[in-house]
Amino acid sequence: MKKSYYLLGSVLAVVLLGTVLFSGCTRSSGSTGGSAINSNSSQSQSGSAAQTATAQPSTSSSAAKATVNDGIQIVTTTLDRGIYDPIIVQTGIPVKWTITANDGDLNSCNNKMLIRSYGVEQKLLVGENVVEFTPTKTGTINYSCWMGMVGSTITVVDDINQ
Ligand SMILES: [Cu+2]
Repeated sequence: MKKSYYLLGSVLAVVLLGTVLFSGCTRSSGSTGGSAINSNSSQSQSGSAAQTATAQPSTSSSAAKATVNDGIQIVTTTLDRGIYDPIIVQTGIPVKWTITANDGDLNSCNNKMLIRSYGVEQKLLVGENVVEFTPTKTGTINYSCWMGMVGSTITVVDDINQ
């Protein structure tokens, strides 16, 4: 008798865990779903998050392009729940990529991104997160969340101004 309770308990735990992880990774799973994750109603706003207020419409097809300035290239994106933005950078110039994460758009899925080709493991927090690496050859690099479920691309070109 006791044994079956243990079994039931562990089955429930697995199902619950799976649900939490999976719902974090799906694109727009009905907004009422994630009550387990966001039990925060009174968190202070991080100051700089408001600067980039709705600058870009969410056209996931158009990649954010870097701007070269004083030997570095700057690119800026805003994190969404289930989408990572594609970016375009130039080879041979250090990239300074600022990812703005707003409170509520971070979850257990997208809160850490990996650019495996460049050994980047970036924890994402509310506010501005700066990712730095220097692309060394042209082509397309994949990057993803730590689970490999949400993914996108970094296109490396010869000349960003072309
Ligand atoms: Cu994920």
